[in-house]
Amino acid sequence: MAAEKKQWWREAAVYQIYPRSFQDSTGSGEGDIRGIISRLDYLCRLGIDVIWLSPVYESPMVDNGYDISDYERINPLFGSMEDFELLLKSAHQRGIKIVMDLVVNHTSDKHPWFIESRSSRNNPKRDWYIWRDGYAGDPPNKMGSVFSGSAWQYDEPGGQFYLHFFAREQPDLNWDNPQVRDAVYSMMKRWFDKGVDGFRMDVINMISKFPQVLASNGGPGASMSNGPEAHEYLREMNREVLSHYDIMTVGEMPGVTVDEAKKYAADDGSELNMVFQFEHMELDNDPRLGKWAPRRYRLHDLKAVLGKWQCGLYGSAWNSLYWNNHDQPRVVSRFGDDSTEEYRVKSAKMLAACLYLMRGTPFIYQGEELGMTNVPLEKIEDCRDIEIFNAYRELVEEKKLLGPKQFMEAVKKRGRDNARTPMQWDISPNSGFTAGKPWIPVNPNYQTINAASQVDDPLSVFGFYRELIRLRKTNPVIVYGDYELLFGDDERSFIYRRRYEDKELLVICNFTRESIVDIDFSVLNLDNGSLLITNYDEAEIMNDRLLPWETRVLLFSV
Ligand code: TEU
Repeated sequence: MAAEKKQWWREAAVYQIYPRSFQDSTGSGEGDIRGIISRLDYLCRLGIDVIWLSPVYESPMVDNGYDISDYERINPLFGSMEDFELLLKSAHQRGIKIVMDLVVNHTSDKHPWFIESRSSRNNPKRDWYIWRDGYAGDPPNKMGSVFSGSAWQYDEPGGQFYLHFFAREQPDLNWDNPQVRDAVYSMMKRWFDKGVDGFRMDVINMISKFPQVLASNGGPGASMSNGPEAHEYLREMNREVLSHYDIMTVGEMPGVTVDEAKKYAADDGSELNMVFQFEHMELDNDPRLGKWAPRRYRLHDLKAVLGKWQCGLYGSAWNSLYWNNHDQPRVVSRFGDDSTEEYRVKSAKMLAACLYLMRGTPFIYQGEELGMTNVPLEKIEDCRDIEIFNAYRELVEEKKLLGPKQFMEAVKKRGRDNARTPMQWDISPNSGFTAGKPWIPVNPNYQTINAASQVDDPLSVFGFYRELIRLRKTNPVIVYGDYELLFGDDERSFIYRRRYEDKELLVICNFTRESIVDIDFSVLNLDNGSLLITNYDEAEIMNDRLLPWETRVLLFSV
């Protein structure tokens, strides 16, 4: 039995804000920091403890702030440093912590470090980035970027190629250079000294590059994650910076395995507090074309992946729990049912109960608590995301692997812009997000799906999220219990049990729009449990069946 330490960040519920799309206070069409301040009471109402703020630093916004040109200034689009300090103070006054986004695998190509580095081969900052010679005008190898095309970009006047795992405007820093690490650590300390409560670390398991991969032909499958010094650098960061503050850290880690995560997020506190893993976000990928040719996922695989992480980290490391963020389509459209209003509400609640009653720290993405859906992105002109534009160029225009219609079908299902449309506050023009013209159009369904119609309604999706967060705070079994899957072979239901001290929690979910009548629930002794929460009327639910998209959560004393 793991008697892990009680930590505030294990008990907290986190809410992610994507600043550009949350609340505009000036009429510019872009969300901003003062807008966030004006909505803090809404977040208090929801009951969250921590805000993870996607990047608000100075940036040319090629990748919406994940391309940073100054780590210590606020993007004027979002406000000023005074505004940020006011946000920090106003959040703290309400007992809400602020976690910033740390994007240090790469900078913007407009960052002064890169401008110096690229200026000549013998500039003192040349080695702050990763430069290689090409071969007869071709890149050093065939390594591809996550955002399509080569991971190498030729650059004058040095006449070499630089490495970029993401867009060409996002050159990768050379973490093997101790000066780079020092500069990052000092910058982090200055944010902590200002009072921020932690960092979400962007692709932090990609900072250490495999020398043999950079030197090889780098074809498909070339490994970008979990390089040889990744743990060493995070331990160093922990010693130099993190261990000196009472903060929380979460590492975003594409390609992380359970075994790696046991080190990255070890209970001994030597690296980070927890990681974001991607496995459950890839179950609907095509083996070859990935997210650009999505296919139906199998519930069996979802259960297997989530269960693997629940059991794999038990007793040695800590999980994060998420369905959504600014890179993922809306979960109700992906694993739930947005075809009718009734099923949208039911399945959004079911999905929330299913995941956020597991072991780990929940991360709720803005609008998820309203059951916001995917967006009808019909044409490429409806999109704003560089990942979509680059993939279109490569897969449709250059390689002709997909037709334009086929590609847009994939974008509708999986494109990141699904998550990036403005927050739906009320039924006023542009959903109350802006008095101007929004940088990306509001989802037309805001007349039906909006915060104003939900905040006072306990039966709304918002009311359900609020209640789930409250239940986590009042039932230690939700935070600290173990995990056991029940009826594992059933392809329609997701049922699991948690145990802690003298309590047992039973979470029952129907992942279909049909009633399930042929499971023998008698072994569960449902009559002995007390009902904590459900998405139906208490009078409607029955012990011999599950209703469409039903969830029901019971607490037992043992
Ligand atoms: O995302 C990392 C990442 O791997 C994503 O690009 C994801 O794999 C992709 O969207 C799925 O197709 C982080 C940020 O969350 C993302 O917004 C940034 O674009 C990216 O890093 C580069 O900083």
